[in-house]
Amino acid sequence: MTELAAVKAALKTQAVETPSWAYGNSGTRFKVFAQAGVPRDPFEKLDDAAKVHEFTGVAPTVALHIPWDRVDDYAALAAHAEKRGVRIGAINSNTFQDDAYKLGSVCHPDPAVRRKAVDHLLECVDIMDATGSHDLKLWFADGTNYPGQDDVRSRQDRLAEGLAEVYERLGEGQRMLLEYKLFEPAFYTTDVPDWGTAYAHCLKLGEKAQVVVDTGHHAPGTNIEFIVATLLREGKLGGFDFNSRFYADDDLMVGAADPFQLFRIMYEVVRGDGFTSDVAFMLDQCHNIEAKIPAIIRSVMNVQEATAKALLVDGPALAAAQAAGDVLEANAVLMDAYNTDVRPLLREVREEMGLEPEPLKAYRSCGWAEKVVAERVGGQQAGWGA
Ligand code: AOS
Ligand code: ZN
Ligand code: ZN
Repeated sequence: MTELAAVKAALKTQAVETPSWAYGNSGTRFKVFAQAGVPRDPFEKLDDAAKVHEFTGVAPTVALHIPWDRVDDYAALAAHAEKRGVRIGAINSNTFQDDAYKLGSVCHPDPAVRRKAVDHLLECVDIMDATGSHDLKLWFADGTNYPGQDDVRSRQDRLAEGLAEVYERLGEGQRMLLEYKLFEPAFYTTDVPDWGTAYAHCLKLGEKAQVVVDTGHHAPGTNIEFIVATLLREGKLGGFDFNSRFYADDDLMVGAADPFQLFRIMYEVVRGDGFTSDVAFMLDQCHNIEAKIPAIIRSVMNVQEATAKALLVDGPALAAAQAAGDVLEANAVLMDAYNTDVRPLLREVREEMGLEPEPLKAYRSCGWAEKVVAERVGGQQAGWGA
């Protein structure tokens, strides 16, 4: 295979998971702007996700969030997905939207609240069984607002205990993906604030526990690609929650704020054989003011473009420059790849996959947006603030 053929082959097998909540109405704590034609239930979210896959060819799975996507029959939901040409991806738990969780969920000082939270996580594993999902994605809003509010060490013990119970329940081929977040909604301590804490818990739990890197969950200036490289070296990178941030957890479209950072991350993925391992490339975004399906298509394309550039890095030339201590040349090799216009290459890749070369154009002329605006009245809110 020529080098370019190998790059194209890798791009064709790429899989970006889209989140069900990105298809629903969302906003900030100030205002949720309703859009016409948004899905009214999880089945319709899958219909929209199927459109993203139809036009990009690389978005075959959809992450669910429980309870936002609660249905009576999960097998029927999975069958519906399959009928539309997609599959159910990670099951995202919710241990933050119940009054009981004011002081935390799995880290709460009251064992009854911890029981409720762990029971919810176990229910999520049942849903994985019913839908064929492989991944349980855990993000905990747990933390404290004031020094002395609770014992930080005891909270870690409670977290470990809760995680261990859920870990034991995982079946063959199922994983637990633990996400960290620097701050918010708690502001003094967060119980899983960084990759080190997530890594330490995952290491103790075992092979089925891995870390999720949400690109919006770090302090400004954090070198995220270094974290990615480290977790990949340790076999502990479970996946990404991709999005863009200008300030904090903005959840804007991936690749919009800092496409160079996305390229650097994808380069470390390529370098660490992340494509051949089990890394889940998920989006975790909300589209508050822009049209949702086109924004998700754009996001998938942004990931593809960063990936294509990362795949185009001339490895031998880079290694030679690095070995020679040629700082400028090494940097130039990397920048050459980043500065390549990969859009023609991606158009070719899509044509070879039997797709339209311009996904956004193709979507806009397919009539789906007009159809759902006419048919769907009273679209569902994504979940936050519901
Ligand atoms: C929260 O800040 C995290 O990014 C979560 O991954 C996610 O947004 C939420 O759990 C949606 O399911
Ligand atoms: Zn996330
Ligand atoms: Zn987040």
